[in-house]
Order: sequence, then C-alpha cells, then structure tokens
Amino acid sequence: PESTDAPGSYLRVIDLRGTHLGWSELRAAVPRQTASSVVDAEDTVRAIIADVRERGPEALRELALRFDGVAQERIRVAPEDIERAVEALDPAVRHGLETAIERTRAFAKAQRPADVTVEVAPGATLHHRWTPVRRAGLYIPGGLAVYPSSVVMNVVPAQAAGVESVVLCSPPQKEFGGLPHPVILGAAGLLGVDDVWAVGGAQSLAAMAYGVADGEDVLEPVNTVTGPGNIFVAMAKRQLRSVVGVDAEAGTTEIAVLADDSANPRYVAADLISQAEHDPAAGSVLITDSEPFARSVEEQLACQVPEAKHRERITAALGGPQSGVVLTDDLDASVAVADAYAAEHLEIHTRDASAVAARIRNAGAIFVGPFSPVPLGDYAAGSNHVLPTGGTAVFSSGLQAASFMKAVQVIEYSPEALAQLEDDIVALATSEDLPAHGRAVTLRGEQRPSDTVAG
Ligand code: HSO
Ligand code: ZN
Repeated sequence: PESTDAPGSYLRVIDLRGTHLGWSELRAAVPRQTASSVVDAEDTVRAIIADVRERGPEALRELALRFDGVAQERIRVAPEDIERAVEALDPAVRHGLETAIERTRAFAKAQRPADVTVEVAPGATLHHRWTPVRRAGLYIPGGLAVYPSSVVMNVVPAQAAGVESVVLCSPPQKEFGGLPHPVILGAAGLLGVDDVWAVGGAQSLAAMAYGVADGEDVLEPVNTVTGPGNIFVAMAKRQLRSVVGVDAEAGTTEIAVLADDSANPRYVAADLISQAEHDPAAGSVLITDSEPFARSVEEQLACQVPEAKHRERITAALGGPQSGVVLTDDLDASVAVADAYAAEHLEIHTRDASAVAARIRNAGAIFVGPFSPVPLGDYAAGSNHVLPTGGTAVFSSGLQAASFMKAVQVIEYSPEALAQLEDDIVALATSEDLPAHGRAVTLRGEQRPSDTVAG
C-alpha cells in the first residue's frame, strides 16, 4: 500500500473516541480473528486416535507415510541421532538456546507454587501440597514454522516442576531422513531429553496419551501433554482431555501495544511487524489516545514493512480483521480496551509504564517500557512464550511449572477437633439424608475398649 499521512494504510482504524463503551461492548469492538475451524477436524481426529489406540505402531507408520511422506523404520529417535544433532548445532544458536534455558529455568523454578499448612482450629490441620505429574509429553510441530525455542519453553517448566520423565514428539521430516528437524533434536539434547519420537500431529497426542509399544521401543503413556500445533492438534487435545491433562489450544499469535504520545513509533512499528511475521492470521493491535502517534506508526510501517523478508505475510496480517489501531479518549480508556482485548502479548509504551502495567488485569504477558519488546520474551527474557491467545487471557495463564503440577489437600484432625464439629456434620448429613455420614463421626465419640487410636 502507498504511504499516506492518514492512519489506516496498513492497519484499519477503530475509532472509539467519545463512545464510553462498557465491558461487553468493548469485548465486541476490539479486533479479533474470525472463529477457527477446529471443529472441522473432529471426525478425522477421532478416527486417528482410535486407529493409534487399536493398531499402535502400524497406524503410526501408515500415518507418517500419508501425512509426512516418510516410510519409517524406527519411530523412536536413537540416542546417537540426538547426540549428533547437539554436536551439529550452529555455535551461535547453541549459545542462544543455552541462554534461554538458563533464564527460563531460573524463572520457572521461582514460579513454583508454595505448599501451605493452616490450622483452622486447635488440632485441625490442613495442608495444600503441590506435586509434579509423573510424566509429561510435549509436541513440537515441524513443517514451515520450526521453533526450537518452543522446545525450551515446554520442557523447562516441566523439569522445573520436578517431572521425572519427559517425552518429545515431532513429525518425521523427509529431508532429514525421517528424523524430526535437527535443531529440535539439538534443543532436546541440550535439555537432557532422550525420549524422542518422530511422530506428528494428532497421532502423536494419541500415542502419548495411550502409550505405544514398537518392538523394543516403548512409549509409556503420559499424564499431561503440552505444545503448539494446527487444528488437528487442537482437536486431539479436546478429545483427549478426559484421558490426560492438556495445556491451552495455541491460537495464532497476537500483540497489542498500548501507547501514548511519548512512545517511539519506530520501536512500536517494529514490534507490531515482529509478531505479524508469524502468520497471515496473526493479530497486531495498537491502542492509543494519540491520533498523531498512530499516524507516525503508520509512517514507520510504510518504511519498515517493505524492507521485511516476509512482507507479504506481514501485510496480510496487518490488514486482516484481527489487526487494527484502536483510538481512545485517554489513558483510562486505553487501559479498558487493553483489558477487554486480553492480549497474548501486551506492550506498554507510555509515561510511567510500570504503573500502567499494574492496572492491567487481562494479558498473557505484559512487556513494560521501550526496552522490553515481545521478541525478547519469545526467546530469552526468561518468561514463557506459551501464552493464552484469542482473548482467553481473561481466564487462563501462560505455561509455567504449575501447568505440570497438581495439588493434594491433606486433612489431619485430632479427636477433640473432630468432636467439636460433630453437631455440625450430623446436621448437614441429616439434611442431605445421608445418616451414615453422621454416624461415621458420632461413633468415634462412643469409644469401645477395642478401638485403638494411633498417635
Ligand atoms: N511469538 C510466538 C513464539 C515464538 N516467536 C517462537 C518466535 N518463535 C508465540 O508467543
Ligand atoms: Zn514470536
């Protein structure tokens, strides 16, 4: 598009000035992707899961031939292939991965939820005890977008949680002799993951949920599955939800920038472009109370987009219904729009950016100030890049150690503490017509000589 001095060349304008919209109206007014077609994959995925459950490795081999064009001998990746991939890593990439692993691990460990113990009355003790799941499975897509950084972002929090066993699946790639992408294998090797299988898509989730035995190679079933993927992977997660824990369905990535007239338009344009680079369906949203600033960002886009390697994809993303400039009356209105949009990534480019960030309730991750761009978080900040998309940040959080943990509630009462509650429990049990519930409590007060009480 030609450069004009009016906003709207790359990004459409949603002018909310003077509208004073409430929460639901704002949720409807912000730019959003049109609904994905995950349900279209329902029958295909149901058949794949059933097939993998029934026929195991034969089904996996057939599906690899059909979807990946690879005739597989061994499905499990040999340890030597992982070692070789680590050695073959470009030294700069290896350094980047190691830095990312170190920072992500430090933050993920510190994020682990703490156990609590509460004495709600004398002798009435409750514990909330967090434990990791026993085994986690991680899916990393192949194809056009190969993201070794996502190996780090999924494996590190599982390890930080204390998960003792991690398996990784990634599609077999024809050009790499039927192995997963070598940088993905290299990243797995750096993280100490040696249980790696060349299996793609929905079939990999079925294999990890139910387990597969391929001769001597055994893929033990997992308790939790995480990782990004296309609509088939998303549908497999929906269908396997009652069998294993799953993380959120990763939608197309998005960035929102909340800016005032003090922001740097060159930085803001670069950051909007950076996430648009992922996908023509990616969302880039600018929220500002300064029309002149919005115009400067458009001018910067006009300079920077034509220079970008993936300019076609970027132009499509910026021009889609999921992207745009939202013009507001003032900072308060901008904060309300950002909260309603509930971005996967929200950048704050305003005066006193930390104070503005503290007012945001809904976002997967908030990037504060001009020197905390989203690509920092994508690779090496130490935060996780697996974050809620599509406005789901109103109820969900990014991947973290707790995603691989669960809590056990432990109840420990003394005889006196139980006796104190006898009347309340009997009253409630009677009201629910469950007298045996009450009896289990009252008979402890009528001790027989044969009753031995430990402790
Ligand atoms: N922005 C993506 C993550 C990513 N970026 C991987 C580059 N590589 C979703 O947060
Ligand atoms: Zn990214």
